[in-house]
Amino acid sequence: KKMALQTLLAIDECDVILFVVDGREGLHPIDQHIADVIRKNDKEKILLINKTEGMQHEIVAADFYSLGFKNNLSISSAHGEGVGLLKELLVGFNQDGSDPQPIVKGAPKITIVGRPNVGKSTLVNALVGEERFIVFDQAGTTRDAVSVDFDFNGDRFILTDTAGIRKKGKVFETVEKFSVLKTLAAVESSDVIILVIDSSGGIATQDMHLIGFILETGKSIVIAINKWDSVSTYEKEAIKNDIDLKLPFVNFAEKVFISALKETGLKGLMSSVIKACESSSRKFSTPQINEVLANAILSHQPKIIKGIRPKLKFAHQGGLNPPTIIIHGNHLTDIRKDYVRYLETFFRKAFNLVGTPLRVELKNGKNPYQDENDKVKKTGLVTRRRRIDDFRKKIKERKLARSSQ
Ligand SMILES: Nc1nc2c(ncn2[C@@H]2O[C@H](COP(=O)(O)OP(=O)(O)OP(=O)(O)O)[C@@H](O)[C@H]2O)c(=O)[nH]1
Ligand SMILES: [Mg+2]
Repeated sequence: KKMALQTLLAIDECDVILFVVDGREGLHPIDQHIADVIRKNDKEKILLINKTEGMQHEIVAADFYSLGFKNNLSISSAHGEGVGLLKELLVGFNQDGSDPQPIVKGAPKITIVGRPNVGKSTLVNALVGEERFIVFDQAGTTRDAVSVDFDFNGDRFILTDTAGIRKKGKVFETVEKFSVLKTLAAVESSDVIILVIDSSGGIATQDMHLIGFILETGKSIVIAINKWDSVSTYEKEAIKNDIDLKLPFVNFAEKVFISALKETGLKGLMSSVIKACESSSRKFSTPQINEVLANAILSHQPKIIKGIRPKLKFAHQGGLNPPTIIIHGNHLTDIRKDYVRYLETFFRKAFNLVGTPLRVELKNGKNPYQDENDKVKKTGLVTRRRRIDDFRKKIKERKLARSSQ
Protein backbone atom coordinates (compact mmCIF):
# COMPACT_ATOMS: atom_id res chain seq x y z
CA LYS A 1 0.00 0.00 0.00
CA LYS A 2 2.80 2.38 1.02
CA MET A 3 4.80 1.58 -2.10
CA ALA A 4 1.77 2.34 -4.26
CA LEU A 5 1.50 5.69 -2.48
CA GLN A 6 5.15 6.44 -3.34
CA THR A 7 4.44 5.63 -7.00
CA LEU A 8 1.41 7.93 -7.09
CA LEU A 9 3.49 10.72 -5.50
CA ALA A 10 6.19 10.26 -8.15
CA ILE A 11 3.59 10.32 -10.96
CA ASP A 12 2.22 13.51 -9.51
CA GLU A 13 5.62 15.23 -9.54
CA CYS A 14 7.02 14.06 -12.86
CA ASP A 15 6.92 15.49 -16.40
CA VAL A 16 6.95 12.22 -18.33
CA ILE A 17 5.78 8.75 -17.29
CA LEU A 18 7.66 5.75 -18.68
CA PHE A 19 5.41 2.73 -18.30
CA VAL A 20 7.54 -0.44 -18.59
CA VAL A 21 5.97 -3.76 -19.55
CA ASP A 22 7.54 -7.18 -20.18
CA GLY A 23 7.58 -7.88 -23.94
CA ARG A 24 8.53 -11.53 -23.48
CA GLU A 25 5.78 -12.32 -20.96
CA GLY A 26 3.15 -10.40 -22.94
CA LEU A 27 0.23 -8.45 -21.50
CA HIS A 28 -0.46 -9.06 -17.80
CA PRO A 29 -3.79 -8.20 -16.10
CA ILE A 30 -1.90 -5.88 -13.72
CA ASP A 31 -0.58 -3.92 -16.74
CA GLN A 32 -4.16 -3.06 -17.60
CA HIS A 33 -4.80 -1.87 -14.04
CA ILE A 34 -1.65 0.31 -14.02
CA ALA A 35 -2.53 1.70 -17.46
CA ASP A 36 -5.98 2.73 -16.13
CA VAL A 37 -4.33 4.67 -13.29
CA ILE A 38 -1.80 6.34 -15.56
CA ARG A 39 -4.31 7.19 -18.29
CA LYS A 40 -6.32 9.37 -15.88
CA ASN A 41 -3.28 11.63 -15.57
CA ASP A 42 -2.65 14.27 -18.23
CA LYS A 43 1.17 13.85 -18.11
CA GLU A 44 3.14 12.79 -21.20
CA LYS A 45 3.42 8.99 -21.35
CA ILE A 46 5.54 6.44 -23.19
CA LEU A 47 4.89 2.71 -23.12
CA LEU A 48 8.23 0.87 -23.05
CA ILE A 49 8.00 -2.77 -24.14
CA ASN A 50 11.12 -4.21 -22.58
CA LYS A 51 13.20 -7.38 -23.06
CA THR A 52 12.54 -7.36 -26.82
CA GLU A 53 16.09 -7.89 -28.12
CA GLY A 54 15.96 -9.63 -31.50
CA MET A 55 12.16 -9.29 -31.75
CA GLN A 56 10.11 -7.32 -34.27
CA HIS A 57 8.42 -4.21 -32.89
CA GLU A 58 5.06 -4.64 -34.68
CA ILE A 59 4.66 -8.18 -33.43
CA VAL A 60 5.46 -7.44 -29.77
CA ALA A 61 3.53 -4.17 -29.79
CA ALA A 62 0.34 -5.84 -31.04
CA ASP A 63 -0.14 -7.51 -27.69
CA PHE A 64 -0.17 -4.12 -25.88
CA TYR A 65 -2.40 -2.08 -28.25
CA SER A 66 -5.34 -2.56 -25.95
CA LEU A 67 -3.57 -0.44 -23.31
CA GLY A 68 -4.21 2.52 -25.57
CA PHE A 69 -0.85 4.30 -25.53
CA LYS A 70 -0.10 6.68 -28.39
CA ASN A 71 3.70 6.52 -27.88
CA ASN A 72 5.18 3.06 -27.63
CA LEU A 73 8.67 1.77 -28.10
CA SER A 74 10.18 -1.70 -27.94
CA ILE A 75 13.49 -1.68 -26.12
CA SER A 76 16.02 -3.93 -24.49
CA SER A 77 17.39 -2.35 -21.31
CA ALA A 78 19.87 -5.16 -20.81
CA HIS A 79 21.30 -4.81 -24.33
CA GLY A 80 20.76 -1.08 -24.79
CA GLU A 81 18.52 -1.54 -27.89
CA GLY A 82 16.08 1.33 -28.50
CA VAL A 83 17.54 3.36 -25.65
CA GLY A 84 18.99 5.97 -28.04
CA LEU A 85 15.56 6.47 -29.57
CA LEU A 86 14.03 6.82 -26.12
CA LYS A 87 16.56 9.53 -25.27
CA GLU A 88 15.60 11.45 -28.43
CA LEU A 89 11.93 11.17 -27.54
CA LEU A 90 12.62 12.47 -24.04
CA VAL A 91 14.60 15.45 -25.32
CA GLY A 92 11.56 16.25 -27.52
CA PHE A 93 9.40 16.53 -24.40
CA ASN A 94 11.70 19.14 -22.86
CA GLN A 95 10.32 21.82 -25.19
CA ASP A 96 11.20 24.89 -23.14
CA GLY A 97 14.84 23.68 -22.99
CA SER A 98 14.92 24.16 -19.22
CA ASP A 99 17.73 22.73 -17.13
CA PRO A 100 16.71 19.17 -16.30
CA GLN A 101 18.67 19.15 -13.02
CA PRO A 102 16.36 19.73 -10.07
CA ILE A 103 19.16 19.27 -7.52
CA VAL A 104 20.73 22.60 -6.51
CA LYS A 105 24.44 22.77 -7.22
CA GLY A 106 26.64 23.88 -4.33
CA ALA A 107 23.95 23.19 -1.71
CA PRO A 108 25.37 21.41 1.36
CA LYS A 109 24.93 17.65 1.26
CA ILE A 110 23.50 16.04 4.38
CA THR A 111 23.50 12.26 4.61
CA ILE A 112 21.41 10.40 7.17
CA VAL A 113 22.92 7.16 8.43
CA GLY A 114 22.24 4.73 11.26
CA ARG A 115 21.40 1.17 12.15
CA PRO A 116 18.35 -0.37 10.45
CA ASN A 117 14.92 0.73 11.72
CA VAL A 118 16.13 3.71 13.80
CA GLY A 119 13.90 6.12 11.86
CA LYS A 120 16.13 7.56 9.12
CA SER A 121 13.46 7.64 6.43
CA THR A 122 10.91 9.03 8.90
CA LEU A 123 13.38 11.84 9.64
CA VAL A 124 13.88 12.65 5.94
CA ASN A 125 10.11 12.75 5.44
CA ALA A 126 9.71 15.00 8.48
CA LEU A 127 12.41 17.43 7.27
CA VAL A 128 11.18 17.52 3.68
CA GLY A 129 7.58 17.83 4.85
CA GLU A 130 6.13 15.03 2.75
CA GLU A 131 6.02 11.24 2.58
CA ARG A 132 8.98 10.91 0.24
CA PHE A 133 10.35 7.63 1.49
CA ILE A 134 8.80 4.44 2.68
CA VAL A 135 8.75 4.03 6.44
CA PHE A 136 8.09 0.63 7.93
CA ASP A 137 8.68 -1.09 11.24
CA GLN A 138 11.11 -3.59 9.79
CA ALA A 139 14.89 -3.55 9.29
CA GLY A 140 15.97 -3.14 5.68
CA THR A 141 13.06 -1.04 4.41
CA THR A 142 15.37 1.36 2.57
CA ARG A 143 17.70 -0.39 0.10
CA ASP A 144 19.21 2.48 -1.80
CA ALA A 145 20.78 5.88 -1.07
CA VAL A 146 18.33 8.41 -2.49
CA SER A 147 18.62 12.20 -2.44
CA VAL A 148 16.05 14.98 -2.32
CA ASP A 149 16.62 18.69 -2.16
CA PHE A 150 14.79 20.70 0.45
CA ASP A 151 14.50 24.17 1.81
CA PHE A 152 15.14 25.18 5.40
CA ASN A 153 14.58 28.84 6.33
CA GLY A 154 15.31 29.86 2.75
CA ASP A 155 18.52 27.81 2.40
CA ARG A 156 18.72 24.81 0.08
CA PHE A 157 20.14 21.46 1.20
CA ILE A 158 20.51 18.07 -0.43
CA LEU A 159 19.30 15.34 1.89
CA THR A 160 20.22 11.69 1.35
CA ASP A 161 18.40 8.79 2.98
CA THR A 162 20.43 5.58 3.18
CA ALA A 163 19.98 1.90 3.89
CA GLY A 164 20.54 1.08 7.57
CA ILE A 165 23.87 -0.62 8.20
CA ARG A 166 25.40 -2.69 10.99
CA LYS A 167 28.81 -4.24 11.46
CA LYS A 168 29.42 -7.94 11.46
CA GLY A 169 33.00 -8.87 12.24
CA LYS A 170 35.19 -6.53 10.24
CA VAL A 171 32.70 -5.52 7.56
CA PHE A 172 29.58 -3.46 7.45
CA GLU A 173 26.55 -5.29 6.21
CA THR A 174 22.90 -4.78 5.44
CA VAL A 175 19.99 -6.81 4.19
CA GLU A 176 21.25 -6.38 0.65
CA LYS A 177 24.94 -6.58 -0.24
CA PHE A 178 25.07 -3.54 -2.50
CA SER A 179 23.08 -1.29 -0.18
CA VAL A 180 26.02 -1.03 2.20
CA LEU A 181 28.34 0.18 -0.57
CA LYS A 182 25.81 2.85 -1.51
CA THR A 183 25.52 4.01 2.10
CA LEU A 184 29.30 4.23 2.49
CA ALA A 185 29.65 6.08 -0.83
CA ALA A 186 26.94 8.55 0.24
CA VAL A 187 28.89 9.25 3.45
CA GLU A 188 32.10 9.86 1.47
CA SER A 189 30.43 12.39 -0.83
CA SER A 190 28.57 14.44 1.80
CA ASP A 191 29.36 17.53 3.84
CA VAL A 192 27.60 16.65 7.09
CA ILE A 193 26.40 13.32 8.46
CA ILE A 194 23.39 12.97 10.71
CA LEU A 195 23.87 9.75 12.66
CA VAL A 196 20.50 8.55 13.93
CA ILE A 197 20.41 6.53 17.15
CA ASP A 198 17.28 4.80 18.47
CA SER A 199 16.82 5.99 22.06
CA SER A 200 14.63 3.01 22.89
CA GLY A 201 17.64 0.75 22.28
CA GLY A 202 20.31 2.89 23.99
CA ILE A 203 23.79 3.38 22.53
CA ALA A 204 24.75 0.08 20.92
CA THR A 205 28.22 -1.13 19.94
CA GLN A 206 26.97 -0.89 16.35
CA ASP A 207 26.41 2.85 16.79
CA MET A 208 30.00 3.21 17.99
CA HIS A 209 31.29 1.30 14.95
CA LEU A 210 29.37 3.66 12.70
CA ILE A 211 30.72 6.74 14.47
CA GLY A 212 34.22 5.25 14.14
CA PHE A 213 33.75 4.91 10.39
CA ILE A 214 32.44 8.47 10.05
CA LEU A 215 35.39 9.81 12.07
CA GLU A 216 37.81 8.05 9.73
CA THR A 217 36.29 9.89 6.76
CA GLY A 218 36.86 13.21 8.55
CA LYS A 219 33.26 14.30 7.89
CA SER A 220 31.30 16.61 10.16
CA ILE A 221 28.79 14.82 12.31
CA VAL A 222 25.63 15.54 14.27
CA ILE A 223 24.16 12.81 16.47
CA ALA A 224 20.35 12.63 16.49
CA ILE A 225 18.91 10.55 19.31
CA ASN A 226 15.52 9.62 17.85
CA LYS A 227 12.22 8.23 19.16
CA TRP A 228 12.57 10.53 22.19
CA ASP A 229 8.76 10.42 22.41
CA SER A 230 8.80 6.72 23.17
CA VAL A 231 11.12 6.67 26.23
CA SER A 232 10.35 7.35 29.90
CA THR A 233 12.00 10.11 31.94
CA TYR A 234 14.08 7.47 33.69
CA GLU A 235 15.26 6.02 30.36
CA LYS A 236 16.07 9.51 29.10
CA GLU A 237 18.45 10.05 32.01
CA ALA A 238 20.01 6.62 31.43
CA ILE A 239 20.66 7.44 27.76
CA LYS A 240 22.24 10.79 28.61
CA ASN A 241 24.60 9.00 31.02
CA ASP A 242 25.28 6.36 28.38
CA ILE A 243 26.31 9.08 25.92
CA ASP A 244 28.77 10.60 28.39
CA LEU A 245 30.17 7.16 29.14
CA LYS A 246 30.40 5.68 25.63
CA LEU A 247 30.88 8.62 23.32
CA PRO A 248 33.61 10.80 24.84
CA PHE A 249 35.72 10.25 21.71
CA VAL A 250 33.19 12.22 19.70
CA ASN A 251 32.60 15.01 22.23
CA PHE A 252 32.92 17.66 19.50
CA ALA A 253 29.69 16.45 17.86
CA GLU A 254 26.43 18.02 19.01
CA LYS A 255 23.81 15.60 20.30
CA VAL A 256 20.19 16.45 19.61
CA PHE A 257 17.19 14.66 21.08
CA ILE A 258 14.43 14.36 18.52
CA SER A 259 11.25 12.60 17.50
CA ALA A 260 11.05 12.21 13.75
CA LEU A 261 7.55 10.81 14.15
CA LYS A 262 6.21 13.67 16.27
CA GLU A 263 8.45 16.19 14.45
CA THR A 264 10.07 17.59 17.58
CA GLY A 265 13.65 18.85 17.93
CA LEU A 266 14.06 19.26 14.16
CA LYS A 267 14.90 22.98 14.28
CA GLY A 268 17.67 22.28 16.81
CA LEU A 269 18.92 19.46 14.62
CA MET A 270 19.14 21.69 11.55
CA SER A 271 20.86 24.45 13.50
CA SER A 272 23.53 21.91 14.59
CA VAL A 273 23.86 20.73 10.98
CA ILE A 274 24.39 24.30 9.77
CA LYS A 275 26.99 24.97 12.50
CA ALA A 276 28.85 21.75 11.62
CA CYS A 277 28.79 22.64 7.94
CA GLU A 278 30.16 26.12 8.58
CA SER A 279 32.86 24.81 10.94
CA SER A 280 34.17 22.20 8.50
CA SER A 281 34.93 24.79 5.83
CA ARG A 282 36.32 27.56 8.06
CA LYS A 283 39.56 29.28 7.06
CA PHE A 284 42.03 30.67 9.59
CA SER A 285 44.88 33.13 9.09
CA THR A 286 48.46 31.94 9.62
CA PRO A 287 49.19 34.46 12.45
CA GLN A 288 45.98 33.30 14.19
CA ILE A 289 47.08 29.66 13.97
CA ASN A 290 50.57 30.41 15.27
CA GLU A 291 49.20 32.39 18.19
CA VAL A 292 47.01 29.44 19.19
CA LEU A 293 49.97 27.06 18.75
CA ALA A 294 52.13 29.24 21.03
CA ASN A 295 49.38 29.24 23.68
CA ALA A 296 48.96 25.47 23.38
CA ILE A 297 52.69 24.92 23.94
CA LEU A 298 52.74 27.43 26.79
CA SER A 299 50.07 25.55 28.72
CA HIS A 300 51.39 22.09 27.91
CA GLN A 301 54.77 21.24 26.37
CA PRO A 302 55.46 18.04 24.45
CA LYS A 303 57.31 15.44 26.54
CA ILE A 304 61.10 15.02 26.29
CA ILE A 305 61.89 11.92 24.24
CA LYS A 306 65.38 10.32 24.34
CA GLY A 307 66.72 13.46 26.00
CA ILE A 308 65.33 15.81 23.36
CA ARG A 309 62.20 17.93 23.57
CA PRO A 310 60.34 18.07 20.22
CA LYS A 311 60.16 21.63 18.91
CA LEU A 312 56.94 22.84 17.29
CA LYS A 313 58.04 25.89 15.34
CA PHE A 314 55.53 27.05 12.78
CA ALA A 315 51.97 26.16 11.74
CA HIS A 316 49.64 26.91 8.84
CA GLN A 317 46.33 25.61 7.47
CA GLY A 318 46.71 22.64 5.16
CA GLY A 319 43.11 22.12 4.08
CA LEU A 320 39.37 22.13 4.75
CA ASN A 321 36.72 19.47 5.34
CA PRO A 322 38.02 18.72 7.91
CA PRO A 323 40.10 21.77 8.77
CA THR A 324 43.73 20.61 8.86
CA ILE A 325 46.63 22.33 10.62
CA ILE A 326 50.16 21.49 9.56
CA ILE A 327 52.90 22.06 12.12
CA HIS A 328 56.57 22.19 11.15
CA GLY A 329 59.35 21.60 13.64
CA ASN A 330 62.21 19.41 14.82
CA HIS A 331 62.22 15.91 16.36
CA LEU A 332 58.49 15.48 15.75
CA THR A 333 58.56 11.82 14.70
CA ASP A 334 58.48 10.51 18.26
CA ILE A 335 55.84 12.90 19.50
CA ARG A 336 53.10 11.03 21.37
CA LYS A 337 49.64 10.56 19.87
CA ASP A 338 47.94 11.91 22.97
CA TYR A 339 49.87 15.19 22.52
CA VAL A 340 48.57 15.45 18.92
CA ARG A 341 45.05 14.85 20.25
CA TYR A 342 45.66 17.56 22.88
CA LEU A 343 46.64 19.98 20.09
CA GLU A 344 43.58 19.03 18.02
CA THR A 345 41.24 19.73 20.95
CA PHE A 346 43.11 22.95 21.79
CA PHE A 347 42.77 24.27 18.22
CA ARG A 348 39.14 23.20 17.97
CA LYS A 349 38.25 25.01 21.20
CA ALA A 350 40.27 28.11 20.32
CA PHE A 351 38.51 28.41 16.96
CA ASN A 352 35.14 27.46 18.43
CA LEU A 353 34.58 24.65 15.91
CA VAL A 354 31.44 22.57 16.38
CA GLY A 355 30.62 19.23 14.85
CA THR A 356 33.74 18.87 12.75
CA PRO A 357 36.89 16.95 13.56
CA LEU A 358 40.14 18.90 13.17
CA ARG A 359 43.36 17.28 12.02
CA VAL A 360 46.85 18.15 13.09
CA GLU A 361 49.71 16.95 10.90
CA LEU A 362 53.33 17.14 12.00
CA LYS A 363 56.14 17.74 9.55
CA ASN A 364 59.77 17.37 10.48
CA GLY A 365 62.28 19.89 9.20
CA LYS A 366 62.29 23.57 8.49
CA ASN A 367 59.14 25.54 7.91
CA PRO A 368 58.56 26.50 4.25
CA TYR A 369 59.43 30.14 4.91
CA GLN A 370 62.62 29.33 6.83
CA ASP A 371 64.89 29.39 3.75
CA GLU A 372 63.82 32.93 2.94
CA ASN A 373 64.61 34.01 6.52
CA ASP A 374 67.97 32.26 6.38
CA LYS A 375 68.89 34.05 3.17
CA VAL A 376 68.09 37.43 4.68
CA LYS A 377 70.06 36.62 7.80
CA LYS A 378 73.07 35.33 5.82
CA THR A 379 73.29 38.36 3.58
CA GLY A 380 72.83 40.54 6.66
CA LEU A 381 75.77 38.88 8.38
CA VAL A 382 78.07 39.10 5.35
CA THR A 383 77.17 42.71 4.80
CA ARG A 384 77.84 43.49 8.44
CA ARG A 385 81.24 41.76 8.31
CA ARG A 386 82.11 43.61 5.15
CA ARG A 387 81.14 46.89 6.81
CA ILE A 388 83.28 46.06 9.85
CA ASP A 389 86.20 45.17 7.56
CA ASP A 390 85.72 48.43 5.65
CA PHE A 391 85.59 50.35 8.91
CA ARG A 392 88.78 48.67 10.12
CA LYS A 393 90.46 49.42 6.82
CA LYS A 394 89.50 53.10 7.08
CA ILE A 395 90.86 53.31 10.63
CA LYS A 396 94.12 51.67 9.48
CA GLU A 397 94.39 54.10 6.55
CA ARG A 398 93.74 57.06 8.85
CA LYS A 399 96.39 55.82 11.30
CA LEU A 400 98.85 55.35 8.43
CA ALA A 401 98.05 58.84 7.11
CA ARG A 402 98.54 60.33 10.59
CA SER A 403 101.86 58.53 11.17
CA SER A 404 103.15 59.62 7.74
CA GLN A 405 102.27 63.30 8.51
N1 LIG B 1 7.96 6.34 18.40
C1 LIG B 1 8.67 6.69 17.35
N2 LIG B 1 8.76 5.86 16.30
C2 LIG B 1 9.49 6.25 15.24
C3 LIG B 1 10.17 7.50 15.21
N3 LIG B 1 10.83 7.60 14.04
C4 LIG B 1 10.58 6.46 13.36
N4 LIG B 1 9.77 5.64 14.07
C5 LIG B 1 9.25 4.32 13.67
O1 LIG B 1 10.35 3.42 13.47
C6 LIG B 1 10.07 2.51 12.42
C7 LIG B 1 11.20 2.51 11.41
O2 LIG B 1 11.23 3.76 10.76
P1 LIG B 1 12.01 3.99 9.36
O3 LIG B 1 12.02 5.46 9.12
O4 LIG B 1 11.49 3.10 8.32
O5 LIG B 1 13.47 3.49 9.79
P2 LIG B 1 14.80 3.46 8.89
O6 LIG B 1 15.92 3.86 9.79
O7 LIG B 1 14.61 4.25 7.66
O8 LIG B 1 14.91 1.90 8.60
P3 LIG B 1 15.71 1.15 7.39
O9 LIG B 1 15.34 1.83 6.12
O10 LIG B 1 15.23 -0.24 7.48
O11 LIG B 1 17.16 1.25 7.72
C8 LIG B 1 8.73 2.95 11.83
O12 LIG B 1 7.73 2.13 12.37
C9 LIG B 1 8.57 4.38 12.31
O13 LIG B 1 7.22 4.78 12.45
C10 LIG B 1 10.04 8.36 16.33
O14 LIG B 1 10.56 9.48 16.42
N5 LIG B 1 9.28 7.89 17.38
MG1 LIG C 1 14.68 3.71 5.71
